[in-house]
Amino acid sequence: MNAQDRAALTRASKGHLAVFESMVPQTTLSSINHMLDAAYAASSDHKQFFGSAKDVVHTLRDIPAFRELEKEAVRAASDWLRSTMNVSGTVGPWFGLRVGSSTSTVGSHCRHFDSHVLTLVIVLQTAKDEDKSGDLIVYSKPRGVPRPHDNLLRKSVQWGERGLPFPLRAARTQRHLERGLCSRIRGLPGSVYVFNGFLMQHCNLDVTQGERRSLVIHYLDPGLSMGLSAINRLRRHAAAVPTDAVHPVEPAAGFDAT
Ligand SMILES: O=C(O)CCC(=O)C(=O)O
Ligand SMILES: [Fe+2]
Repeated sequence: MNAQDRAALTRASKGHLAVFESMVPQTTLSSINHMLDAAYAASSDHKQFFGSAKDVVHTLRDIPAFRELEKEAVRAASDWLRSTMNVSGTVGPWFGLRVGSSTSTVGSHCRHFDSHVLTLVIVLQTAKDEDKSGDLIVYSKPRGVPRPHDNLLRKSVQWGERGLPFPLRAARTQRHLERGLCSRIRGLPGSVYVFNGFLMQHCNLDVTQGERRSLVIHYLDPGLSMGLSAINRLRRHAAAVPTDAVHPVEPAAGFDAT
């Protein structure tokens, strides 16, 4: 990995966004999406689709450049975690497939901080409408490391906000965009977006036509959410939104999880 990419990952570990374009070759993307189309159509609960996340991760890890990016991103984030919070955290990873489509607005405009200090978003497919294509919205000013109590409070408030009517959530994003508090990141299929979602607030736009697909991989949980993320994950399942199928899996290639 060159010095510029390494510097981008160090910046990302401190709460900024790093973008790595065209990491997944077109042919690989097509075969992933082909497999996912069939898995999605297999049943109405799309169980097979969400269960395919692991296969997608394995396919991505067959790409040498992706494997290296993942390994270096974990290294940079672990360095940040050790030096800033003085903990090593639980490595993970946890991952899942996300779908943004016009059939549901529940997952859009849901501002949040992740429980983990490293997030990789790999866009697999973009929606048809360029304006409303489920793109990532990222907030420019990262927060400082919160005290555990404040972190829990903030998480609960943000979970409450998810329950607000869609027009209110969408209007808030629009206001924040106009004030320059956040920006919209055009999601390109095959690109990888790396950030410290524990420091950098983010959400996704809604989708008006077609379907956006992404694979999300989280690493390094510093343990500040005290089980709240697990409860929220269950809540999401209870609400029949199977978009948060997050499984602990094997570590990144060449990275020791213990
Ligand atoms: O799919 C995306 O673009 C981001 C999803 C996300 O923020 C998350 O799963 O925590
Ligand atoms: Fe997130």
